[in-house]
Amino acid sequence: MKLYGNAASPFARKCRVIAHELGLKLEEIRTLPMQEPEFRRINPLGKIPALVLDDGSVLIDSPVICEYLNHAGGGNFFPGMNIFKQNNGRWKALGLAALGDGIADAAVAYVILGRENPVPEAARKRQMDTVLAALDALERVNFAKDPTIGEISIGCALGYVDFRLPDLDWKSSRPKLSAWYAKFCDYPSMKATVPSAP
Ligand SMILES: N[C@@H](CCC(=O)N[C@@H](CS)C(=O)NCC(=O)O)C(=O)O
Repeated sequence: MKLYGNAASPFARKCRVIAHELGLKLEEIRTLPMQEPEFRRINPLGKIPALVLDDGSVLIDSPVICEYLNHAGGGNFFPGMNIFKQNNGRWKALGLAALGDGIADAAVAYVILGRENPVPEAARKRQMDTVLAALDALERVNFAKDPTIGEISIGCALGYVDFRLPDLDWKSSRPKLSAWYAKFCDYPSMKATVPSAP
């Protein structure tokens, strides 16, 4: 399997964390989507990550790719349904995953808008407001002991915030979230995928 991504992308990192956890071998293809128009032949949306399976079929969008990798590796990061008990943790996991992806979306947009000239301040502020409101919401969350796709998505989003926005002091006013995140960063899969220049 080939994963098109790069070392800075929080979305590609989720896939790399799951592959690492499940011992799946990924051939990683470093991709800079904004500078590589030909990448649209693999993902017409022009976004990383994209996963190319051994039979040549392509999966796009990190939630889809993560669920595929979880399935392929026999993982338990996507809690299932149970006919006797409706909520087996699935909706909490998927809800948290959506929140994590939303933080990453807004943080990525904030960083990209900051490269424009002139910087569109109002649009950029809206992205930052999203990041901060979502971090406030996370301070009230009780995270699962055994990580799900929710915890992985949040961990990768926070990693991106720390990598690209090191001056944003989100930790001092959110002690519960920052303590959880510090522990989560100890997973070998998180250590092996710390973001770096793309
Ligand atoms: N919903 C997508 C978001 C992926 C995404 O936004 N990736 C960024 C890099 S971190 C990208 O490829 N941006 C290029 C572009 O938007 O043109 C996912 O979860 O895979």
